Amino acid sequence: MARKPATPRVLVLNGPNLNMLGVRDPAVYGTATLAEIEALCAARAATLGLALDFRQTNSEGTLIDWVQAARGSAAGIVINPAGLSHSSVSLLDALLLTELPVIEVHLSNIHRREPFRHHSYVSQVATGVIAGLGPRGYGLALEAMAGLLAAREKATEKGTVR
Ligand code: CA2
Repeated sequence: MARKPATPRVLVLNGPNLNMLGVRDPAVYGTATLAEIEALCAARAATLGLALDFRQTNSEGTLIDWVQAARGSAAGIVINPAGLSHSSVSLLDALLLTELPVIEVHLSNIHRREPFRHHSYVSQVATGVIAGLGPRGYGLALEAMAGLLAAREKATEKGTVR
């Protein structure tokens, strides 16, 4: 008899200063607060059959601790690393170590902004990158993650992935 797959748990991580969304700089980041983005993610995750764990921290070390702990407890990671995208080799290393699928999200189009935002270390480990679509990008990232996880599950059933 075919077994019912467990509900995959997806970690949505947000880096430094994203707790300030909706409070300042609406011209760049829009008016949605992080709590509103979390609610959007919760609704999208429910329709996609994903369990959501949504977090934000201003600390690089805490973010790395969460990424390390995801190994074995989460099926995939959606991450807006914020400013750490452009500076943190350590975050990239932690993401590489988890061996989990990663999708990177940015609210703004980092390629249309200052040159120092054009490069993201995290993109090196990400299966996909969504930038410039505002909070909608988080929903699209969850949709993409659900597709990746379903494809993995199918491949595992067929014995092509262990
Ligand atoms: O566009 C994005 O999502 C970013 O990851 C946001 C980061 C920025 O450093 C990246 O280059 C692109 C900034 C997060 C700080 O968020 C703020 C929120 C409100 C007011 C000021 C900053």
